[in-house]
Amino acid sequence: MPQKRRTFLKTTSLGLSALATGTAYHCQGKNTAITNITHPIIISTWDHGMAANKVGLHILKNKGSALDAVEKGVIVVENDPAVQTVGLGGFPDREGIVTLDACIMKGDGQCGSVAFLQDIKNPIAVARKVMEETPHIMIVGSGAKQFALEMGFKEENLLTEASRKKYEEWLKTGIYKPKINIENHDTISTLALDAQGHLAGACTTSGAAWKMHGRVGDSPLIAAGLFVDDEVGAAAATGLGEAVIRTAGSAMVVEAMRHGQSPKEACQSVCLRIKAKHKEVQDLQVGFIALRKDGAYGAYSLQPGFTYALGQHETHELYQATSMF
Ligand code: SD4
Repeated sequence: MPQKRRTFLKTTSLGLSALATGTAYHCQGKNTAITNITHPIIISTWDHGMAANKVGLHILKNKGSALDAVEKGVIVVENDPAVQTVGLGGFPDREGIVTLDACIMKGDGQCGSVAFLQDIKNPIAVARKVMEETPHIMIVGSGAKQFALEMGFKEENLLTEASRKKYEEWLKTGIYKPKINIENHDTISTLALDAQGHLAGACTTSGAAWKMHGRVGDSPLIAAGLFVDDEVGAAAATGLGEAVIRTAGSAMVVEAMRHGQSPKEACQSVCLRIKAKHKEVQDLQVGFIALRKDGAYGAYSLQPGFTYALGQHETHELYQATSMF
């Protein structure tokens, strides 16, 4: 994996897309959704973000919504059995059971989430149904599965042969020591800004491999794994969920942008806060991506190796985020 990430990498810390030329940015403003967006933009975590962005940008360029772009984008990754950290083929927990977490959010505050979902390969689509079809925001476990089945989702075995083999290898030692970035993490989070000036985000994962049965990370938690506000911008996290939850990571990134920090600065300041809260940071990886309502974007991580994909205009590129260490 790390080797693959090195291909097509660009190094950047902050980008300002040309999409919002001439538009003033008012960090404290109300109802300030920008309306003169000419080029939508989409940003996703990790290498597999490239595949998500391709589908998402196509939707955005055809005047589709940011919500459709992020949902349909991350579904590509959920459906890919070769990605062993998301959806079908995700690594199981320590009982050998694949459990999935996801959430989705729009810039107007509408959101939906599922956690500890089993046997349904597209948790993000179920999360969207929770948002659109129920009075609730979050449904978990057997309740989430029951809801998904009622909504017409198909029940299927998510544990692929390849992931089962890895699990059996892990069972030989059975030691849970998350080494993020290397093998057992890599959530997909995607943020998009559409031609109407609206933002949306999606975050979906099989969570930390070999986790305790029932463990839920940051990814389905609004404010931790994902936060979106049309007045300011959007942010999403990847990495060790426990560290992200402790700091309400993504909401804090958005709030830092609200108070005037650039997207990259905002990601960096929350990483600093995470570092300050943890004694052992050697193996601790957390990364954030952020997209401001005017199309400025940024990313930052604790450890090196965090890549993010960017789609805008006719191009799709993979960047290496700046890291603290
Ligand atoms: C979790 N945050 O469950 C997820 C894992 C992850 O990149 O993001 N990996 O803790």
